[in-house]
Amino acid sequence: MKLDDLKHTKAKAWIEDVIKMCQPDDVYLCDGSQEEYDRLMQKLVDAGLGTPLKKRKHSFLFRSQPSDVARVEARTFIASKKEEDAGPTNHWTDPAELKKTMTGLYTGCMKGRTMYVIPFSMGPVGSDIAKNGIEVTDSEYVVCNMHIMTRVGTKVLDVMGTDGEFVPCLHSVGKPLAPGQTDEGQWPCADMEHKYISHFPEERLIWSYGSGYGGNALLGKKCFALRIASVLARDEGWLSEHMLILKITNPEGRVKYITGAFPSACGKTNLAMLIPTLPGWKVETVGDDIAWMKFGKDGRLYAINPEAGFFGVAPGTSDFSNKNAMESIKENTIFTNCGLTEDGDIWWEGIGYPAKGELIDWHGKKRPAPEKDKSPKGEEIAHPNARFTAPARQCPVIADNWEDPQGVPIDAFLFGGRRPSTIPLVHQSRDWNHGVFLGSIVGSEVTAAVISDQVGQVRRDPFAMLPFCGYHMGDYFKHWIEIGKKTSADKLPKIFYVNWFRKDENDNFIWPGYGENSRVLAWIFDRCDGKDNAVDTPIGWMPKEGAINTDGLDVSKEQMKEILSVDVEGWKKEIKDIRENHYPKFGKKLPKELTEALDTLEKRINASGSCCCKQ
Ligand code: OXD
Ligand code: MN
Repeated sequence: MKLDDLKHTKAKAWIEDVIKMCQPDDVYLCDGSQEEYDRLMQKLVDAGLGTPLKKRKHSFLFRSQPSDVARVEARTFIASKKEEDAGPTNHWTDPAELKKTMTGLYTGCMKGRTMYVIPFSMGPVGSDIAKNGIEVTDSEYVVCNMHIMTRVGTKVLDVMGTDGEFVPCLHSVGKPLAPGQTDEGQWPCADMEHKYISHFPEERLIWSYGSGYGGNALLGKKCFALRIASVLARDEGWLSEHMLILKITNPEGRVKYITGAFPSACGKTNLAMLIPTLPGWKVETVGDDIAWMKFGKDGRLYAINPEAGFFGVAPGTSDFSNKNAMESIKENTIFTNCGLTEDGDIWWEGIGYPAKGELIDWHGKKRPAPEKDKSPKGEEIAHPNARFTAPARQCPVIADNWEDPQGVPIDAFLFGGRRPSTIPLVHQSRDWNHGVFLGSIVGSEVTAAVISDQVGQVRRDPFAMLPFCGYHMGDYFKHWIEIGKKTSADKLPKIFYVNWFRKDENDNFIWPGYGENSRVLAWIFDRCDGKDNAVDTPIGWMPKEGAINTDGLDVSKEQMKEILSVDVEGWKKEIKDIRENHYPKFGKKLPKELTEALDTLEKRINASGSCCCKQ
């Protein structure tokens, strides 16, 4: 397709301005076809950037630069007009200054390269909940990944018509080529101090420069579907959340839909694709990372997965931890920063089997295969943030209605994080505002493996949105409170807080997790069905004794008591930390409903004395 085929006046004008600034050698309008994907992938292979995998049909391995391996939060900016609109949890920068700096970097940055114009839809094309974007990029790798992660092409332009809304997303790897110069097999990107992942919320505009990796470059994902969409959702009265969406069917064949927000590295993709150990129950996947939810005419919240693929963390993914993910990546998959085996397959730490012979690690170096299925820290074969990009339709348990343009009606929200102590296996909020309170206090305990000077501390990540909320987090809390007023309480999803990560005194996990989490999901399902399976406690509703099915489970009665009781002393510390360290960050913007929920919790905890509320 040619740029002249573009009928959208504003989009055309924007693209022409970008061409003037970035000065590419060529411009190409993407149609989203298989032929286009294959042609661009071949270009990447010919340039020595991608390696076809002999063992996986139509799959390729890429290795990035060591300086370009993950989202760069320190270089991610919310450039709202007023600093206070970005809030205390974002990096704010003045939009005019940022544009000046970035215009300097963008000027001539695509010399020697082709500029690709990618029309894409977040969500099923034409769905009332979906939104359109146009990403302009100088990276073929980005085009191929966008083909998998979003719906790309002509059909999107048809929906946009001549004046439909779209979010302009500008991306450059920041590495112009001199005449005759090529990438010579080196992943193109700019130095760290020249990387900018910038959001202009008032203009609904994204400018990204200098990185080719994941969320920094695939702008439909975190930049659009969370940071910009969270602003749209606030203004338009809906929810854009860092949540998986799953469909659960009970043995009687009744269906419910559950979404869940968990900070990165808490097993969201695993939960979205869980294989239940409870007989007769079925879990299917609608989405593994992002949910957009709007009220339907019946007053219920309906969710779509705005993405079309999975951009999952590879290390740790195995037939044991996530068999359905392993099945999803058998073909048509892009792997980034994984190890390469002699026979032409990928390998990573935690894949569930040792590798044989020699491997090529993510730096491109030949290495003897580690004896075990793991490597010492810093010496990994696969980078700890190595990824697979796979089409969602390849997931064996993708729900048949995952692309329903209406979305799926949500029955429950889950919040969770890694909390070795205090937070029980599951508890339910008393009402909507109490549920918003639970979302606002989400956090994960930092372990020695992560940042040594924060060990044992809880790093708060409200709603698992800390790096992804495009405006002031206090206003975001307020938005959640307002959503609760838009419909009757019985139509709102019920809100639960789960914690799969409680540990005993020997630092061992008490709860087995993975497929066994279906036992907790079953309790939540029944709870949404109005079953009398809960008791009121100082922290909210918790399972009645025996209400969680433990048949065949290797967890003792005492251990179940331990993870299903209210740890009064632990909660007192929790309340103190929220009151002294967490909530003050939001200043005047903290909704009074949340302080009230904290006060109520404190009163109830104090009234329970030192009793452990063990059932
Ligand atoms: C992700 C993340 O990559 O949350 O999905 O970091
Ligand atoms: Mn995520």
